[in-house]
Amino acid sequence: ELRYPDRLNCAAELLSGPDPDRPAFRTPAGVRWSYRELSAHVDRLAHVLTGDLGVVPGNRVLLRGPTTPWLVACWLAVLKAGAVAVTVLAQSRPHELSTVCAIAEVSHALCDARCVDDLARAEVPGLRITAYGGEEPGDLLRRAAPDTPYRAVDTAADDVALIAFTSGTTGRPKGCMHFHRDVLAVADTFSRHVLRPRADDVFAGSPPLGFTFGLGGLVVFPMRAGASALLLEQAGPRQLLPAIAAHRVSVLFTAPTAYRAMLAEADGHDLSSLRRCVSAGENLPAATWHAWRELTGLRIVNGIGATELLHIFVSAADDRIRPGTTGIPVPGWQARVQDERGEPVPDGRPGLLAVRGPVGCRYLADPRQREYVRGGWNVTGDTYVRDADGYFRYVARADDMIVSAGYNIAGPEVEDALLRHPDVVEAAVVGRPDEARGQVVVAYAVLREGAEPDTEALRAFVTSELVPYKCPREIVLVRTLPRTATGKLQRFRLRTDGDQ
Ligand code: 3SK
Repeated sequence: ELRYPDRLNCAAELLSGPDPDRPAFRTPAGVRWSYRELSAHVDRLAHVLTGDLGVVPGNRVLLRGPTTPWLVACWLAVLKAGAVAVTVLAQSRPHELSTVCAIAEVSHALCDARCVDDLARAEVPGLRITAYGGEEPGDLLRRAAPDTPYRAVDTAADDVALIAFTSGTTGRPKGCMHFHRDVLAVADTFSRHVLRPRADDVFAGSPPLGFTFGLGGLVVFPMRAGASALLLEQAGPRQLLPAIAAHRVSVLFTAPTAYRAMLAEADGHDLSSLRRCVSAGENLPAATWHAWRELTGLRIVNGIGATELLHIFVSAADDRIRPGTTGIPVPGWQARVQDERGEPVPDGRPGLLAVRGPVGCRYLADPRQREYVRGGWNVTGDTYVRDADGYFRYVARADDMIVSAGYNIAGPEVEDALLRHPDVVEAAVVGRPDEARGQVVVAYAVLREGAEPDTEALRAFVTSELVPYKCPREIVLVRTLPRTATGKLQRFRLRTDGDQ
């Protein structure tokens, strides 16, 4: 069981652990901060926040910008000052920003100067916006007091540190409150037991810091291990591949789509520095896992997490990894498969994934809390099967199950079949309303560059892979699939918009 002191400031804790002379954060543009330099910047920012800007403990401070060391320093300063960090994606639009600020009652914002206009346009009443300069601290630090250490506010372990927003794949955003102890708990469960990072590791990856997958993987986990992270503002496969070699990246965090894109472009890139590769955010098909193993010799650490629970709670390490499954409960977490009434279902049968552990879902003023937390279990909205060995296998999002002529069809299973075709790089499968059958299966596929657009051949391939009732009635070739800014497939847009 995890035990933390009653009084705990997670930012102070993360900053006080590592050797101050070890590298902390770096960028491809040449920024190199040691932990000592990071601490000095955080302390100066915390002085400005609580001095000039008038932030007091408990104030909610919006943080918005591309992935830079200054964004990390701002995040740590807000927490060290006892305020609450409200993290959003840099690409959030004015309407989204005003919604989030209203829900979280945000009073202050620290925003990268390069995207401050959108925030100003959001017209949030009373919001005090301060720009920082991206690569440089800009105005924010020019106001800073001399380099005197800042004494961290003596927060309680269960004071709110962070509000992270999730919209799922649709709907009004929900703010998830996380405590100071939660931030450490995700490092002390998934990272400590599954990832097992070392102080000489270099972390990098694609998820932005406004997504808790990125915040954990690129800030909290490296800091908790005294390791360093390479922060990339642009972190598509084209930037990641050369960056891995140039910075000897050893721990990679990204999503299945990016693994597939890297597989397609890996030729000529040196990936020999990698020792851990983590995938989450979407189901990882076995075909992608095997192809990555073939290329790098590494087993991808698959996992499922949720913004509601901050990070990953089902996964597996090393020899325990079984491709095609998500894994087993991370030490410190419990997981089971249950029915709509909350009764556990037998192994081998599909049901709803329910988990409990050191972090729980706490929506900010949202009646959907009672849908997510049922009988002490967090019900994630994913359909899973647990096998006789206790491994959890993803079936579909509960709301993505297709019911056609009385058959339950999991879209991801059909997507996996399509992805086994050498010409298919992305696939999404949805149910389309149909008078006779209730729904019919429709597949959207993105082909690799130069591939012959032959839907009949694709259909024949899928028919050779799946029983007929699961085979798509129609296969639509598209150039891209609709995704959220964090890379999650938006199947609902395919259901409503049809062709892209
Ligand atoms: O989507 C996920 O699987 C995830 C993983 C880690 C942290 C947060 C999320 C939403």
